Amino acid sequence: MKDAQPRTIYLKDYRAPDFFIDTTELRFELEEDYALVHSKLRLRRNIAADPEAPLKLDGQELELVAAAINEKPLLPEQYLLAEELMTVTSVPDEFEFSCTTRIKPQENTSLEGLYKSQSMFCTQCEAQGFRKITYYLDRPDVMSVFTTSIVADAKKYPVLLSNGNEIKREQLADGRELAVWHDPFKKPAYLFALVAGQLEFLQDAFTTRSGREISLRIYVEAKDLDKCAHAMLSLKNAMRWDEEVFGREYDLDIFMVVAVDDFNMGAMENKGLNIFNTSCVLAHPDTTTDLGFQRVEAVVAHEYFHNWSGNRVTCRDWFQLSLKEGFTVFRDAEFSADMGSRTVKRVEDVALLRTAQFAEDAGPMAHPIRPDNYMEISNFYTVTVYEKGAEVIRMLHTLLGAERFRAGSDLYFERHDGEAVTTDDFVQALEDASGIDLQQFLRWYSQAGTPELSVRGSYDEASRRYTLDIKQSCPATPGQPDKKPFHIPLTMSLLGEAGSLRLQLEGDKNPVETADNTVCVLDVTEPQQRFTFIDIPEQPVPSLLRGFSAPVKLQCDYTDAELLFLLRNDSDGFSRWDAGQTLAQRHIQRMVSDFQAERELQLDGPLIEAFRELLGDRDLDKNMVALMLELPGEAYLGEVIQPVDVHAIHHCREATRRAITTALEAELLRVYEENNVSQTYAANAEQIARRSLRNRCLSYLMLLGREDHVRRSELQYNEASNMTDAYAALRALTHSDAEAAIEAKQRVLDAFYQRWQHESLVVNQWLQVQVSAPLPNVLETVHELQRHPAYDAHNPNKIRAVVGTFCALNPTNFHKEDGSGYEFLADQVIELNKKNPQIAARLLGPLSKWRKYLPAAQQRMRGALERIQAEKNLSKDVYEVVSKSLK
Ligand code: B3K
Ligand code: ZN
Repeated sequence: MKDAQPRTIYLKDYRAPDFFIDTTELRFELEEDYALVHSKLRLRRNIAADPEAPLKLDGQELELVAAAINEKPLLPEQYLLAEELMTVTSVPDEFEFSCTTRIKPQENTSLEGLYKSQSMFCTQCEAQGFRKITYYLDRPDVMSVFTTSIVADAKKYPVLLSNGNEIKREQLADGRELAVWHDPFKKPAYLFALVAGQLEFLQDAFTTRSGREISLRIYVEAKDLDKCAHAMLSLKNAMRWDEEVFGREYDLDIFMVVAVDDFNMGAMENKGLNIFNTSCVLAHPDTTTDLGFQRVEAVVAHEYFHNWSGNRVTCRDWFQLSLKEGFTVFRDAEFSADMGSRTVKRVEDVALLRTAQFAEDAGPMAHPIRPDNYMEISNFYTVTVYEKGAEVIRMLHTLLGAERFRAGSDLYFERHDGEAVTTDDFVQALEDASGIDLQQFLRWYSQAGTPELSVRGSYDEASRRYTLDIKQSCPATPGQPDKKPFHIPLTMSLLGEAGSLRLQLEGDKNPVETADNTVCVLDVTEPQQRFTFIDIPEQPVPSLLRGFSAPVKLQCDYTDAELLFLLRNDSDGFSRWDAGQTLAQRHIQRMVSDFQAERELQLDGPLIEAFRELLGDRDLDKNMVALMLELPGEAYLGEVIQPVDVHAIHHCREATRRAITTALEAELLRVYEENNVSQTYAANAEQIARRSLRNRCLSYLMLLGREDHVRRSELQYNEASNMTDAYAALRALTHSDAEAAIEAKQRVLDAFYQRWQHESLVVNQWLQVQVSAPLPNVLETVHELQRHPAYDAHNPNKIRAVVGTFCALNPTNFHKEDGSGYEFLADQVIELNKKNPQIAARLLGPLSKWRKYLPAAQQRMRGALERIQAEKNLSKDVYEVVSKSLK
């Protein structure tokens, strides 16, 4: 541990900056072992701030070569250099500050600031990477107009890019070249970007609805040029969609995307120059699965949408991160829903939220979507800020309705264009435009934890009244022992024998949503509340939280028969899926109790019958069938069956899957055969649906461990015309524990590597499939793979594919009783702590939630965390997660 504990930063301490920076001129000289950065800033004192305030500039790991004010070099007594700050003691109200720093991009393994990815230079400045480039007011409420000059060897770095438009290109002496870029929109430093390298590009154009022609370019290495078409199409679709749905048009003349191999996350929305992890931009049917195609579409759209929600209107401070992230995730989810299947997208998003985000809300790092303190902001790019943040926006959309929501977002963009604002400003704009009171709703921004709703329905035949009694509560989270009630929109229907019933609330308190009055949104605002529906002709089954209208845990005392009824009849696709999940979850839960008590395991007849019906359903979207045939995941089951007995959950879930397969083999086989897609590959909803259903069937069939199914899988692998089918077959074989699969497994694994060893992203799939196998002793495979030439201990994608996947997606191996999985993760975190603190801290997730496991596991996990804590020189990133986990 560091001697000094990192400082905690609080939202309540926010102060406006002492200075503004009107213009920023940068000149980069890129050399082979260092880079020089010359910066010239026009500063102006904030008249609202202290008139005597010194100039304090952020800077980290910089070598200061020279500094001047109004061109007069600073004397040693005029400034102070500390580890992360330069203080210039006395400065006028308006002046020019210039400085030169020397930095070492080649040695920058944190992948923050300016660094090298393979042979190219690139940057990542969000959240606080710009201070690793030069001294600056590195905070989002300081917005400046940037002009950037780049000088580099023209042979090695023919492509020189920065934000905005290129205004000058010049050949210099000794084979160097100069490019000058100017971005007319003022922006915070976190949106600054620079790229220099040997790149090719795919070019296209988009005409905005006001008739401006935008040139679009995707820059990649030459070998990847054939993998850019999908990203380009996605980009154009996103640009059109944002005009139509949000009224937002692109503003510069050029929009560029650059793909890099070494990147800490998915992508970054730098103004006019998005930088992407190759994994989120490259797609080709031969090398990319359907899931990969969908991810590219979503991430391209997400980063593009940030141009308004994030760039034109940005965050005042990093506590407001969800202002741009939650809103932009909501926007990209709506876009994906419109491009593909809305219900499928919703189910996938909710499944992620309920596993990862609910777990975060219940763990030691729980925080509101607008956190009120942090040690290291990089630790707060979380499923809570992003995905729960998006759910909060979705609830606002539900409460206002589409039209008023749009009026609100229009007002927000218009009112705050060019400003750095807060989540309160956002909600205020929605309130002003809609006239709807959102004051209580604001608690979603400040209170952490997953609210629990318990609902009891009762029908009185004599008075034809149906009452819902609703209670809400929210468990304590770190620093927040007591919660005030939330404003929860509960979308619901009442289902009768022949369909949805007309709804009329007593006293007509709530708006009824649809034209035929069968769906309504209840405003749940009190700890306890009763809603009474009148004129209800029969005992209904309530369909609650339709579309997952709020990120809450719903408790309702449904009988299994009622769940089956909802599964068959609900008109809301999400609710049908959810009913099936609840049914399966209850079944596995009962089984786990039996297993722990060493009772005989009972296999559930009704569940199997429901699955049989699903396999026979020809009306339902096939992708929905595929999703409904999947049992709740082990991670999700671990959220509802606590303390978590990883091995019992795994055993019982697998036993259920095998029972389903044994009972339904013929149906699975039929659906498998029927859904072979013979057309040329397209990543469209229809084909994706068929492939996902077919491959779901294959994974079930392989559980029988029989030779014919092994042959079927190998045949599918050999004949596959796309990566989706090839990978599904590879996975079915490598995850099989059957004797009959041993040889085929090795054949396909070897063939796969032989064929794809030069495609780094495909190799990641190969690594992933092996380390996620639910088989004995996979940690040994992990060690072997880390020594394999395909592994690169500096590349975040490789680390995620092996270490991340093993620890997060292989529960039985990670939680092996001897604690070897925990010790392995601790070793990895300790090693990465110095090299790449962001990735190190992120990997820690699975260990940090140690308190929910059985006592023996808890003790070992805690031991591993303590070993990390005892390390010297922990980064802020790792220190924060470890210390909060052990608190
Ligand atoms: N805004 C970036 C995330 C930056 C993460 C910095 N640690 C990508 C995105 O959400 O669009
Ligand atoms: Zn984002």
